[in-house]
Amino acid sequence: MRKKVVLITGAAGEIGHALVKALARQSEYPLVTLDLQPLPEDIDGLSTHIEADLLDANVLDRLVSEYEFERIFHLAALLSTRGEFSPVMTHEVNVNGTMRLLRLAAEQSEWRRRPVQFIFPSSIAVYGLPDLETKRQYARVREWEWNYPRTMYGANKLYCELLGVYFSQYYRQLAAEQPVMVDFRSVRFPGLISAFTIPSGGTSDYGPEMLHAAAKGEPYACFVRPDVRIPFMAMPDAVKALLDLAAAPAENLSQRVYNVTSFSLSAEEFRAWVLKFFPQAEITFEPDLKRQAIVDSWAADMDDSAARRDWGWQPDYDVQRAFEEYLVPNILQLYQPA
Ligand code: AKB
Repeated sequence: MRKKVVLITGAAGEIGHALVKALARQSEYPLVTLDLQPLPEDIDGLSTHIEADLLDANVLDRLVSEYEFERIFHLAALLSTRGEFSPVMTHEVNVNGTMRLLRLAAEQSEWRRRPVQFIFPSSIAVYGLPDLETKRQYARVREWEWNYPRTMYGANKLYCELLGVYFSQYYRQLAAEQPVMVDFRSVRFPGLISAFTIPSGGTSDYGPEMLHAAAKGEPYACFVRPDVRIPFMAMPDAVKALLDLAAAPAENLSQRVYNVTSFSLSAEEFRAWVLKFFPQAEITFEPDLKRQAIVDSWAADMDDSAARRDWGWQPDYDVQRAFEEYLVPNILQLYQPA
């Protein structure tokens, strides 16, 4: 008899770290985590952790033989900056990894005659606005607008959204009598900011990097222009979005991919918020034209009205509350001398 569990891939990453903590408090089912890395100390022991590569077929065979997946949070991915240094490997991890898991979810859905729920974090990186004038005109993009990503990561996320829709509506549409489909649901995140972890490999990283450097008393040179604007979200809201979407009644969902966002800031405004709490911080601007061009192609804000309408999405943290109640108090504690 297979044991019913919730699977979290990429569990040692930034979102995984916060999600595992939250799920350990509230999940109906035990957690199984999968990552190439060991789990950080503070979440170690909250799950059965498998330190392995998602692309290793033996690993997935072992998972299938032992577990029945009620729900899968597929977080494992290589991000937008990292992806440009090794695009082929990034495609392998981001697309082939997702495809393998979707097939596994589809097989288990058929076998148990009940859909496996598949929760997939997508990203603002699926957008690609051609120039700053268009970015100004389409200030709050809707889900279907400007889906012309200019990074491997963005292209992978967009394609995997489509794969997810395919697996939840059309997979084996001509071959099987009454296929039971995967219940695929996805949120497109803006740049995320955690008080506990520093991102690596992304292009929205300048926001959280600025803040963590200030808290550590280190100088920081921001790699985009002061006027570059994108939306951000505090990590607890990212976890809330994943859990709320997972809990939403299927009949309320009019689409499978939803924008979610919280507050939009220019890099200069981000700096001003950091200086409000760390007035001594040394934050300068030294744009890296290539990374900046990627952020310029992302929308200044996202329209998340469909998520608000269909499943009651609302962030708990606006920018003020994010800094005052979540980021600053926790970061101060994190870097407090022992
Ligand atoms: C990245 O910068 O690649 C990510 C993202 C916006 O999805 N943080």
